[in-house]
Formats: sequence, structure tokens, C-alpha cells
Amino acid sequence: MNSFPSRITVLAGGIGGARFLMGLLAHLRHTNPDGQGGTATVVTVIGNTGDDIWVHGVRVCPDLDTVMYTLGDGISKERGWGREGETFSAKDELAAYGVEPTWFGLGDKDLATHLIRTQSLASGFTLTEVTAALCDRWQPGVTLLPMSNERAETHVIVDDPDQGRIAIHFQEWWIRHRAALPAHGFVMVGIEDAKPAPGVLEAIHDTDLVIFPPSNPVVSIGAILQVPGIAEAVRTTKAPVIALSPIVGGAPVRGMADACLAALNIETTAAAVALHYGARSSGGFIDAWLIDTQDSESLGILEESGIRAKAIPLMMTDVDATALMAAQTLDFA
Ligand code: FO1
Repeated sequence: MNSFPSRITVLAGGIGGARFLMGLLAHLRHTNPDGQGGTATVVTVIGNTGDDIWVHGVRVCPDLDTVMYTLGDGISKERGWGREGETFSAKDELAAYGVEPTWFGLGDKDLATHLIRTQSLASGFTLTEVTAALCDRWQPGVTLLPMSNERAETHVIVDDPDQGRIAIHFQEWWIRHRAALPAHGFVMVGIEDAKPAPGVLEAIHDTDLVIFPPSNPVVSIGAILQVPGIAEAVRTTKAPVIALSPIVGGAPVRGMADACLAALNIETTAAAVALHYGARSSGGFIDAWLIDTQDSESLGILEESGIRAKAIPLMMTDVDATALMAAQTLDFA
């Protein structure tokens, strides 16, 4: 990408996507400053809402909040989710009453976000409007859009010893079972009635570059692509679509994407994920794929499959390392 992108759209899940966005913004603020400490490049983030859950009477949007807190500098650096300096008194009190779910980490500071969101949704505001209002406080430096204003939650098909094959909410599988319960598939409840939130399709079409950061390709990027209309927009946008592998050396950089890939019989390798996304020249989603230097032996098969590929260091150890990844992403695009 020689001319500086004036607009970039990023499809993001939780921790991996948020970490990448930190680096992207650092790079853009440095190389394309707006004179007020920000960047002249407009970055729009389409956030995954498939992880969203009603818990203890409040609506929690983990991936939207992770992006908002991370870019707004409120995130718990140790956990990667929830707030810095968090306490869990409300959670402990709920557990003292024996109220389920006791496995969900509902933080006291985080609770304020969920209470405002729940109240606003009940008053008729859309998730898009609520997210914008919450971002007013956090100033993430991006326009954060939910993938949809309609509820479409990821559930996981598992075998329960007593009940046989059932579907449980993604959060229960992810948090309570640490994704260790073999998943036989994922189903997004309500996805057929979900529509792209306002601005989402425009953000994919009217942009200079679309990026898939190293988010979970199945339950984060994959969930966003399941919203009717979004996959078609990514396939047909005139902007280049470039993606970064969430798998390095045969293992997820973070999280448990391997458990998700296994459910779909996709090998946990950088090349397998690229082929899963598919080359846009043959009806898939991506034009270019960035892999880590330790996976460079797969550059050949990627080029053969019509995906431009490059091997660069992909470990997001700190903001500087991630900013370098972002710089190379823009260059390669
Ligand atoms: N992840 C955990 O491993 N344990 C938790 O108790 C937990 C609570 C939680 C609360 C709010 C929130 O925004 C995220 C939370 N997460 C927790 C992370 C979350 O499950 C995942 O980040 C995403 O859903 C997958 O990216």
C-alpha cells in the first residue's frame, strides 16, 4: 500500500483483534498523525457479537467491550478482558446466594457498562447507539460497530454425559469448560434473522483496506461473516482484503482457536486457516495472508492457491512489535 490509506476497516473479535488494533493505531498515529495525537486515517472496527450473553439480568458484549477497553486503556492487561484493578464483589454475592452462573467473571467495574447497555437497550436504543455512547467515555480512536443489532449468539454442540448431544452457550464452553469439551460444531442462534448493523456494509465497501486481524477465525471472524450480507460484501469489495494468521507454529498465538478449528476438522496450521478463508480470486475472502517466519515453509502452497503470502514476525509481544506488524500489513496490501 503505497498511498496512505485514509480509511481502514477491521473485522475484530476479542483479545487478539484488540491487541492488533493497538499496534495499528500506534503505527498510524506515528506515520499519519492528525496533529491532535490521533491519526488522520479513519479506522472502523466491525466487532463480533456472537459471544454476547445475558447473564444475571444484564447484556454482556465481550468482544465489543474488549476492543473498547483495550483501545480506551481500561483493559486488564493481565487477563486481556474486563477492567484493570477489577473487583468481583457482586459476583461473589451472587454466588453466596447460589445463583448460577457462578462460572462467569462478572466484574464490579464492568457491571456499570452492562447496566448502562441493558437499560439503554430496554429503552429502545440499538446496540450500535449504545456502543457509540459507551465509546464516548473510552475514546477508543476507532468507530466501533457491532456486526449486527439483532441477537445472534454462538452456541456449541457438545456431548453431555447425562443429556447426550446438546448446545451450550459459547461462554459456558469457553469459560466453564475452557473449550476442553470436544465441540462437534457451532450454531449461531438467530443468525438467519440478523442484519448487518447500520454502516457495516458501507465500511466494507467504501474503504481502502479490509483487515482480518489474528482473531479466532471460527467464532470471531467466522461469526461476523455469517451475518447475512457481510460475507458477500467482503467477497465483492473493491478494497484489498488482507489477513493475519492467528496460528503460529501449529498453535494459536492466544486463546483456544485450535479447539474451534478441530470442531470444523480444520488443521491448526497457518496454511489451513488461510485455505479455510479462501482466496478471493476463487470465491473466498482474502487476497493476502501474513504468516509468522517460523511457518514460511507454507508460502508455496499459499501462492499456488491464489493467496499472496509473506512471512513476518507475528508475535504481538508489545505495542511496538504489533505496530511493526501493522506497518508490514499496510505495506503488503
Ligand atoms: N474469560 C474467561 O476466561 N473467564 C471469565 O470469567 C470471563 C469473563 C468475562 C466477562 C466480560 C467480558 O467482556 C469477557 C469475559 N471473558 C472471560 C472473556 C470472554 O469470554 C472472551 O474474551 C470472549 O468471549 C472470546 O474472545
